[in-house]
Amino acid sequence: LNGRIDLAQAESVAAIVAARSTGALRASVRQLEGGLSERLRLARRELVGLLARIEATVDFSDEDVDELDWGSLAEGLGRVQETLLHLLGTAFVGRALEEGVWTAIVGKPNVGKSSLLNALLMRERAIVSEIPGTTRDTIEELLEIGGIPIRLADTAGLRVGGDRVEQLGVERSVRAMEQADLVLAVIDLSAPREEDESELLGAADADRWIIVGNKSDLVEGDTGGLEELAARVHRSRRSGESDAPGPARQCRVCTVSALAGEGIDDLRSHIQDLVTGGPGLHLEEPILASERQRVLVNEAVGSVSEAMAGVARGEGEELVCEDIRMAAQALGRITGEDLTPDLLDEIFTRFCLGK
Ligand SMILES: Nc1nc2c(ncn2[C@@H]2O[C@H](COP(=O)(O)OP(=O)(O)OP(=O)(O)O)[C@@H](O)[C@H]2O)c(=O)[nH]1
Ligand SMILES: [Mg+2]
Repeated sequence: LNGRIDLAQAESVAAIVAARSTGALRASVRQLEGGLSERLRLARRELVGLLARIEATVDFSDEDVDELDWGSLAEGLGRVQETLLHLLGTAFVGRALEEGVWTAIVGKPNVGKSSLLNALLMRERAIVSEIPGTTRDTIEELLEIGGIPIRLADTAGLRVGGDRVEQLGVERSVRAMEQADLVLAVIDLSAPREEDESELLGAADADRWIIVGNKSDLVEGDTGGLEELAARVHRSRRSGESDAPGPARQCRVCTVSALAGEGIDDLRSHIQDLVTGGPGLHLEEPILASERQRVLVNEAVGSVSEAMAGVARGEGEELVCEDIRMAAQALGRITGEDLTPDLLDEIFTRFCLGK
């Protein structure tokens, strides 16, 4: 664009400065190169083209212009929608890169939560001791897994009783657990399974929990019914009411020894899988990196849906046009382009009117 950068690219400059991880940095550099802008411009151009086609049949219906082909209009809208929904699918990763993934390590006292934090950080950050109730306040650290910034919080062990300070710590743990994007629920494999553990896992959500069986070095392969425990966590809370059965999805399970550092790499890949939704981050692909972009693409998706519904219902051209125009405007605002000039261009060059 006249050798200048557009708004989305300008935004990426700020993101490069603020990048919290190599992944965020790579994604921002890609955006500066214009990958996202290009994709948005293509989608917007397609919308403007559709708009031009409709408007031509409306405005110049007395002249020699073909009848509007509603079928191909619906097809075009469908294509744009697919592109936009694909972009919207990157919103979670974009947010994770921008803000980090809030991750809480929870579990009963003495199961090795602080040891796990240290093992993941590869340094002795939190105090570890054989005395239950060692961690009383939440400790937060930033680490990076597969290019994604992870904000890891070690919490006070969950138990009733204890003194007032410990109870305040427990309250924070519960809050951290509820608000976290990701929960690492730690269980001591060498201790007998207990009732309050099932209670903890009763709150589990297979979409964002990983059950971590720790102290594997003490049990030599005997996972003490861990899989059985996990199998009971079927529910996916995001996808419906907490009482509804939801799709049967087993919670991820991982056995580690925080002390010996065994299984930690495995846990890392579980975390990466869960955050990126499986196949890993494709940071070479354009992603929606800022909240502004996510909101505007979401708006565009809404307007395109409206337009598609309008076409399906056989609504008038005017209403469909209005929805398409709104979608194009939302996309234009991401890159900072204005709608009117090239809309007119489209109409006059494609239909050779007004000569
Ligand atoms: N054998 C063995 N011991 C471990 C392992 N992980 C932790 N421990 C020991 O378990 C005890 C408790 O570890 P912490 O990491 O302090 O446990 P915590 O869950 O943070 O405990 P609180 O802060 O009291 O809730 C310590 O004595 C650790 O050395 C492990 O993988 N294997
Ligand atoms: Mg601790």
